[in-house]
Amino acid sequence: MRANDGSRTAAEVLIDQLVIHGARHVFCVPGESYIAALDAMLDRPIEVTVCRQEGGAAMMAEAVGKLTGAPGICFVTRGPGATNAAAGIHIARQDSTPMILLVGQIGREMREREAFQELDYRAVYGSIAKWVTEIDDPARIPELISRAFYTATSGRPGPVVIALPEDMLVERVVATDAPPFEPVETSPVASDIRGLQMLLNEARRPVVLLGGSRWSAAACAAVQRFAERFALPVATTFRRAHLFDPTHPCYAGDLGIGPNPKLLARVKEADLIVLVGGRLGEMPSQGYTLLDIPGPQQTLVHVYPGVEELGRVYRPALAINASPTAFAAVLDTLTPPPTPAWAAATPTSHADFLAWTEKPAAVPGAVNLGEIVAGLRDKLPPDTVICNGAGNFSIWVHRYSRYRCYGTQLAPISGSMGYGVPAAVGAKRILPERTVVAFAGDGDFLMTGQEFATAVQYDLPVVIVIADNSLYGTIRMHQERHYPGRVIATELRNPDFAALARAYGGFGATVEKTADFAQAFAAAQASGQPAIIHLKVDPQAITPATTLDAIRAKALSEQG
Ligand SMILES: Cc1ncc(C[n+]2csc(CCOP(=O)(O)OP(=O)(O)O)c2C)c(N)n1
Ligand SMILES: [Mg+2]
Repeated sequence: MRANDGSRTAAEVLIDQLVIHGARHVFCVPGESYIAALDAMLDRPIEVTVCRQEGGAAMMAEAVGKLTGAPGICFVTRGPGATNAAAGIHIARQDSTPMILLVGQIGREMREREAFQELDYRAVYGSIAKWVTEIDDPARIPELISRAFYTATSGRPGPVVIALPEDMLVERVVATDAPPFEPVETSPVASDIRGLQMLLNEARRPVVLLGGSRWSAAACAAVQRFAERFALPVATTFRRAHLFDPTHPCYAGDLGIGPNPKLLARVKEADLIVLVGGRLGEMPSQGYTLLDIPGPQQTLVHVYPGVEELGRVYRPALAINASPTAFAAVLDTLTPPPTPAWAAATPTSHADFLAWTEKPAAVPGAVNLGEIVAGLRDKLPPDTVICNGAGNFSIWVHRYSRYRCYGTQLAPISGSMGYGVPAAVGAKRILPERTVVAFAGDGDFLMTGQEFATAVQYDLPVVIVIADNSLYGTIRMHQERHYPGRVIATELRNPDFAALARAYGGFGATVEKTADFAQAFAAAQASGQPAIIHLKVDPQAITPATTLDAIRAKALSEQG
C-alpha cells in the first residue's frame, strides 16, 4: 500500500513493476526469504500458482514464456529452491525462451558468511542464465526489473535471474514506476531483402527451415503466404513443428531426431537454405553433420534475432539480423520467379512427409503409441496444446502428431525430461479454454509428476498420457548399441499410474490395447478432471523402426 508519503515497500514496488510490464501469472514455491513479495501479490492483479517443486514451477513459467513470447515469471526461495529451479532455467536458455526467475536471498548484512542457504547467484547461474543480478537498493527496482524484461525478450530470448535480499524487500522507498517495456524487434534492412531476392532468383533447389522463438501467428501466416507464392518446401527444426501447418502442401517435414531420410537428403542437396529463427544446433543438424562448418556447401541465408549467433557455427552467405516476426512481415515484398525451377518438386516433398507420418508402423505389443497419437489428430481441436518431455516415446509424438497452428507445441529443445506435465499445467492455467494434452514416458513423468497435484488444486483438466515401458528407454537403447546385453540402471519398477491419479484426486485409466484408448480418452475428458491415462507399452517397442532385441543382435554381430 502506498503510505501518505508516497512510499511503498520494495516488495510492493517489485510486484507493481511486474504488473506494469504485463505479467499476470506467477508460478512459485513459497519461502520465508520472499514472503513480503508474496504478500504484495495479494492486493494486485496477479494470479499465483503454488507448485510442489521449484523445477516444476520454473518449467511452468518457461512454458508460459514459450507460448506468449513474454517472460514467464517464477518465484523461488534461496539455496535449495534456487538450485531446484535450475531445471527450468536451463530449458529457457537452450529453448531461447523469455523468463524471469526471482529468488529470495539472505539479508544483505549476512552476506559472505555462508549464511543459511546463502548462494552467489551470479556464480551459480553465470553460465545458464542470460543475465543475473541482485538488487541491493530498492530505489533501483523499477530500473532493474525493466531491464530484466528487455533482456529476457530481446535478441535471442533467455532467462534472467534476480536475487532479492530479504531485508531489502521490506524497506520502504519512494520510487517512480518504470514505463511498460516494449519488445525490441530487429528488422531486416532493404539490402537484406534485395540480397534474398537475388539468391531466390538464382536458386534451383531451395529449402526453408524454421526454428527458434520470437514467432507469432501472424508471422507463421506470412511465411505460409511466402511459401505458397514461391512454391517453396518448408521444414521445421527439432521440436518447432508448430511453426508451419503440416497439412499445407508446402510442408516438407520435421528435421528432428531420426528424421525422414528423404528430408535429410533434400536439405543436403539443396543449393539454397533459408534458415529462419533457428540455430541449427546439434539435434536438427544431425550432430553437426548436415552442413559443412564453418562454410556450408549450400548458400545459407541465416535470419536470426541475436547477432552473436550469426556466423557463430555456420558462415552465412547472407546474414539477416532480424526477429522472425519482423522478417516475416517483409516477405510479401519479394517477387517469385515466373516459374520457379523447383516448383514441381515441392509437392513431392510434401508427399514424402505424408508417407513418413501418415500411417504408424506396427510395433511389438498390444499398445501402439503411434496409432494412439495419430488417432487423436481428428479428435482434438486444431489449437490443442500438445506437450511432452524427453524419452523415446516422444519420437512417436513428434512423428505422428499434427501441430496445426502456432503455439500448439510445448516440447524441450534442451531435451529435458519432466517437461510435459508442468508445461501442460502452465499452459492450461493461462489458456483455460484450450485442450491440453501431455505425453510422458514413465521415467519422464516421475521427474515432475507431483505437479499433477497442482493441476488438481487449480481444477485444470489436462490429460496426461504416460507411455510406460518400465524403462529409461532411450538410455537402454544406447546401452544395447554400445554394450549389448549388459543392462544396468535402465530398468524401472513403476507405480500404478491410474491409481496414482485417483489418489491425487484426478481421473485415472489404464490402457493395455490400442483399441481401448479412444474410450479411455473420452472418459478422461468427460470427467472434467485432470487425468492420467496409463499406457502399458511393450519394452521391445523402442522406436518406430526397431526393437531392443534387434539392436542387441546387431551390436553383438558387429562386435563379432
Ligand atoms: C533431466 C534429464 N535427466 C536425464 C536425461 C537422460 N535421458 C534422456 S531420455 C532418458 C530416458 C527416458 O525414459 P522415459 O521417460 O521412460 O522414456 P522412454 O525412453 O522409455 O520412452 C534419460 C534418462 C535427460 N534427458 N533429462
Ligand atoms: Mg520409459
